[in-house]
Order: sequence, then structure tokens, then C-alpha cells
Amino acid sequence: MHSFLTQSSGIFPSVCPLDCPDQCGLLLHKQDGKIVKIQGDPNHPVTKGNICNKVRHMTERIYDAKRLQFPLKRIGLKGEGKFERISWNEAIQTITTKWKEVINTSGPESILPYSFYGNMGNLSAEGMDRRFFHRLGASQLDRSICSAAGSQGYRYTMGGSFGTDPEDTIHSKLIILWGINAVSTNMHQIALAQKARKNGAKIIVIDVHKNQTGQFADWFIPILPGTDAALALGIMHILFAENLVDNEFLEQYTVGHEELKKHVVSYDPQTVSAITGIPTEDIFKLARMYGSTSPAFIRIGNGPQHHDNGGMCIRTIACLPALTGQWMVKGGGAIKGNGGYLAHNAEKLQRPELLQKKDTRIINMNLLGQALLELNPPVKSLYVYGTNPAVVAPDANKVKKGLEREDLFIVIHDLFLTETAKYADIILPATSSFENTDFYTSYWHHYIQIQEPVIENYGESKSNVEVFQLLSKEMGFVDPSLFETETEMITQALDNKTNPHLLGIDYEKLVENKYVKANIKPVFTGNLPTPTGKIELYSKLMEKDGYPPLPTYMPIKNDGDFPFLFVPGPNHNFLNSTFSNNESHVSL
Ligand SMILES: Nc1nc2c(c(=O)[nH]1)N[C@H]1C(S)=C(S)[C@@H](COP(=O)(O)OP(=O)(O)OC[C@H]3O[C@@H](n4cnc5c(=O)[nH]c(N)nc54)[C@H](O)[C@@H]3O)O[C@H]1N2
Ligand SMILES: Nc1nc2c(c(=O)[nH]1)N[C@H]1C(S)=C(S)[C@@H](COP(=O)(O)OP(=O)(O)OC[C@H]3O[C@@H](n4cnc5c(=O)[nH]c(N)nc54)[C@H](O)[C@@H]3O)O[C@H]1N2
Ligand code: SF4
Ligand SMILES: [Mo]
Repeated sequence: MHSFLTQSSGIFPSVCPLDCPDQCGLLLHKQDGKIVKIQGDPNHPVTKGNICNKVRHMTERIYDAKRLQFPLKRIGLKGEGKFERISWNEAIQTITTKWKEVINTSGPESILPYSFYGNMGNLSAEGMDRRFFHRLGASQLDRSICSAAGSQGYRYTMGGSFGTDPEDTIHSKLIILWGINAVSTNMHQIALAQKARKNGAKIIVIDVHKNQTGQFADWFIPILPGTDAALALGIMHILFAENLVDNEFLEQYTVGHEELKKHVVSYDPQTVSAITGIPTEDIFKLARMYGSTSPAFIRIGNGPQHHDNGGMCIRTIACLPALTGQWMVKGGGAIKGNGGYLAHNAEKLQRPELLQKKDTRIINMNLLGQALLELNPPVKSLYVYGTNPAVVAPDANKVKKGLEREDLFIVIHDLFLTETAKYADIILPATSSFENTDFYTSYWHHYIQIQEPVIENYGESKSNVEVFQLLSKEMGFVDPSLFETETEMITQALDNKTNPHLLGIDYEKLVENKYVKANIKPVFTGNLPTPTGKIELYSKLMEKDGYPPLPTYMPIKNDGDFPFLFVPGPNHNFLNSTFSNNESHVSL
């Protein structure tokens, strides 16, 4: 048995499992086998013992009376929410019997796994599940709901999720929080910005409305939704026109700066002002501040990329630090995401070779409603884990109609009877992350962390890894990788020869240290994973993919009679829909 489990009381290291960039180090206080308090780990180098209210109150969620303890089967109508307790044996038998039948009649692609990062643990969210569904031959899911557009845009410019080390941002003299509500969604970036501010940094927030982060700013700049690329191009126009660019950096580390210089002539401040709603004098002021302050750091948020021009918008903002050479300065540059530094060996973790049919269909998760209602050949079974699509997926009415389909066999694995679970035929209870072994890689800071089980599985709940192993066994699969232990999976995942930043980090080192920083050179190395190895201000790849090769403002689609855009953002007290069913958090 794991050592933490043998001790009924004590304080144990942990990591926040939620889909939040901060990925805080935690300490779990356990008494008589139960977690009684969750505290930030004061020794964590980035999060330093501070955690949000959501997780400070997470014990109330872990032991919420509504938490699922047993497998359930539906006894009422779809969506009615009437269920009856069954055994794990019956649950697994029912699922595999149905799947074998579906595979016989319609092929394995009629089964659709649907998941996201309710638990960011790599084994839970993209480990044993992938192995199992590859072996099953199920349809593949394009997990596009959160940041795929922006990440792709950033990749065109920078080659991957590589940005500034957030710890360096205490040295910044100008911090632009661009389309990020960091007070709610990245609180430790705010803590770092506060330190920088004490040393004289100015903080600018660019958003479509003045939220808590806007109130925190020294200068809040309101912008019309979906027009940020125009603003970035307007800044470039002024930087070139007023010779505020770093020509040496442009020469050495970028491609296309001459084309870009000509291209941005048309984005003069008057034109940009008309597009963005920002007064011309403010565009001048912003560009001059950005061009003459060093280190200048941009934290690029998720808001702007949730529009249909989002990828190009992020690609465009990501060009700015290259113009001023800010990548060479400690505390300069930008962060969109930093996941690239901690990239593990996804092939070894996910085993794509188990998938027999290489052109297995891929379904975009943003089009779930359409997939359930219109796809041919149809989806016959849906397996949902780590996400709550009835309330988070776009086109909710279509999604609900799809979930109501009587002939769609739905299985849901979750800690709670979520809005989506109400439509399930079989519900499986999930463990919380504190009951599992897993490893975590932040998409903001540079630390990799381990979770070892601190408490026993709640009721009869099981982890994602455990459930996929049960399903594998009952399906009659014999591939050894489907039955490996968590330790074996972590060891394989950390063995990634293609990522020098992970060199020397292995399972043992993680267990010993709890959090380990990736090996990262302090300043820009100049060798990027773009096709040219440079920052691509001009991208031939984009041209090939059917986009303008230079950063460009592309207006969002005009909805005719509906001129206003609804911008629903994350709630301060919830994490997406997580906590929205816990009274303690609703009343926070
Ligand atoms: N408390 C809390 N924290 C969370 C989450 C949560 O639900 N609650 N969710 C987590 C997840 S999964 C994610 S992806 C992150 C997201 O966190 P953020 O990166 O902060 O993204 P959003 O909050 O979606 O949007 C940020 C801001 O962008 C603004 N915005 C919208 N459209 C535009 C635009 O066109 N231009 C500009 N400049 N601004 C625009 C919105 O008004 C919003 O204030 O937060 C994570 N952290
Ligand atoms: N209107 C609107 N819609 C949005 C957004 C928005 O800002 N506004 N944000 C979008 C974004 S950025 C994102 S990332 C998505 C996120 O949306 P989701 O990925 O659906 O996130 P949650 O709603 O938190 O749901 C996660 C679920 O996973 C469950 N879970 C947690 N741990 C485990 C586990 O170990 N195993 C299993 N099986 N289940 C577990 C939780 O109990 C919870 O029910 O929503 C998107 N949709
Ligand atoms: S949700 Fe974010 S801020 Fe809150 S404890 Fe988790 S990682 Fe830290
Ligand atoms: Mo997200």
C-alpha cells in the first residue's frame, strides 16, 4: 500500500488538479483518514502557499453529500435523472456487452469518447484513456474547446508553447494583461505583477469589459470584441514608423520583417481606432510605452481566441515581442502557454500504435451537437469523462437534443451527477485526484509535480486509469500497456528524448522532490521549432494552410440583425462548471 495511505493522520504534499494555469502546490491535512484542511504549500517556488478560495474550500466538495459513491443505471426517461444503484460488475458488463454489439453492427467508430481536463493529471486526462480507446478503435476526439485556436496561432509565430518564465516577470517594467481575467484565472501572475509594480512596473489591461483585473490595472483599455489583431497591427505600424523596433533582433531571429513593415503601413492609428474603438491618442501612447519600456511582458489570455478569428489574433499579438527584441530581456517577452517546456513522451503515454485504422475519424468536440444529431455513420455510444458538455459545449440546445436520443448509449464517469450525467444510461463514480497517483505539468509555470494517493477511494469510486483497465479486461484486450501501473506510465512519459528540458527528471526524482523545474535556459536561445527555426512574422506554413502569411486583422462574422456579442467568462468561484453544484462555492 502507498505510504501516505498507511498513515491515518498527517500533512501530505499534493497538487491542484484543476484546469488552471497556476497549478498550485498544496498541503493536505489528514485526520483519521479524512482530509480536514487544504492549504497552499509555502515552499512551492511559484505559488508560495497562496491558493484560491475555490480550492481552500475543496474538502467540502470532496465530502459533499451529493458525491457519487456507487455505479448507477438509468430507470427513468433520458434526462429525467432517475437512477438505481448497481454493482461495478453489472456496470462494466452492461457497457462492454453494449459496445461489443455496437462494434459488430456499426464498427468501433460509432463509439465516441468525450473528455476534457476536469482533472489535469496526465494519466487521468490523456493516458490510459487514450490507450484504451486506441485499442478499441473508437472515433477520435479533437479536444478543441479551450485554447486550441490560440495555441495554433501562437505556434505559427513561435513554433510551440514556449514563452517567458513567469518567475522572471517580477523584473518586468511594463506588464500587459491582454484578454486575460488574471485576478480570477491566473492569480499568481497577479502576485508577480504586484511585485513588479513595487519596482515601478506599470500594468495595462486590454479587455472588452472592466472586470476585477481591469480594476487592478494602472491603465485599462477597453476594446471591441474580436478586434485585438487590428490593435496589435496598429502598434506595429507605430513601432516601425517611429523606429522603436530592434533591427538587430529582427535580422537575426525573425523571418519576414521587411514584408511586415510594408504590410502594417495600412494599419494606421486612425484606421485601427475605427476598428477597435480605442482613441488614436491611446493607440499612440500604448505603442510608445511598449516600444520604449524594457522589460515589457505580455500575458496573452484565452478571451480573444474564443472568437472565430481567434487563432490569427493570437498569432498577431505574439509577433510584438519580436519587433522590440524583448525575448532577449529577462522579464520581457510573452506567455500564451508554456506547456512546450514540460512536454512528456505522448507517444509512450498514449500508444497511438494501438489504433489499427490509421484514418479513424476525428470529431471536433466543439461540434458535439452536430456529431450526435447529423453525423453519418451515426454515433451510437458516448463515453464522457472529465467534462460536462451539457453546460460547457457550444450550441447547447443541439447538444441537449443529441443527449436525449433514445438510441444513444451514454456512459458517464464523474464525481457528481452533473447536468450531463442526467442523460446517462450508466454512471460510474470517479475518485478525486487526491485518491490517485498522477503527474502534473503546468501550462504556465515550469514545474512538473506528482500526486500520490493521500486518501482511500471514496465509496466505490474508481480513477480513470482503474476504469479503463476494467473495461480493457472485460473487452478481452490483452495488450500489456493496458494493464501497466501508474508508476510505469509516469516513468515512460518522463522519458522524452525529444525534450531536453526534461532531461534528468524521472519518477524517483519527482517522488523525492514533489515539484521539479524543467531545465530552461534563462534567455531566448533563438532556435525555435518553426519551419525556419526563427520567429515567423511571415509564415509560409500559414499560406500553405490557407491563411494570410502575414499577421492580418480578419473581422469576426457579422451576425446581421444581432450586433452585440455575448461574452460569457469563467466564474470567479467556480472552475468552469466544477464547484457549481457545491453549495459552499455557490454561496462564496
Ligand atoms: N476562477 C476561475 N478560474 C479559471 C477558470 C474558471 O472557470 N474559473 N477556467 C480556467 C480555464 S479552463 C481557462 S481556459 C482559463 C481562462 O482564463 P482567461 O485566459 O482569463 O480567459 P477568459 O476568462 O475566458 O477571458 C479573459 C478575458 O477576455 C475578455 N475577452 C473576451 N473577448 C475578448 C476580445 O475579443 N478581446 C479582448 N481583449 N478581451 C476579450 C473577457 O472579457 C475576459 O475578461 O481560466 C482558468 N481559470
Ligand atoms: N459559456 C462558456 N462556455 C465555456 C467556457 C466559457 O468561458 N464560457 N469556457 C470553455 C473552456 S476554456 C473550457 S476549458 C471548457 C471546460 O469545460 P469542462 O472540461 O467540462 O470543465 P468542467 O465543467 O469543470 O467539468 C469537468 C468535470 O470533470 C469531472 N472530473 C474531475 N476530475 C475527474 C476525474 O479524475 N475523472 C473523471 N472521470 N471526471 C473528473 C468534474 O467533476 C467535472 O464534472 O468549457 C468551455 N465552455
Ligand atoms: S484553481 Fe488555480 S489558483 Fe486555485 S488552487 Fe488550483 S491552481 Fe491554485
Ligand atoms: Mo479552458
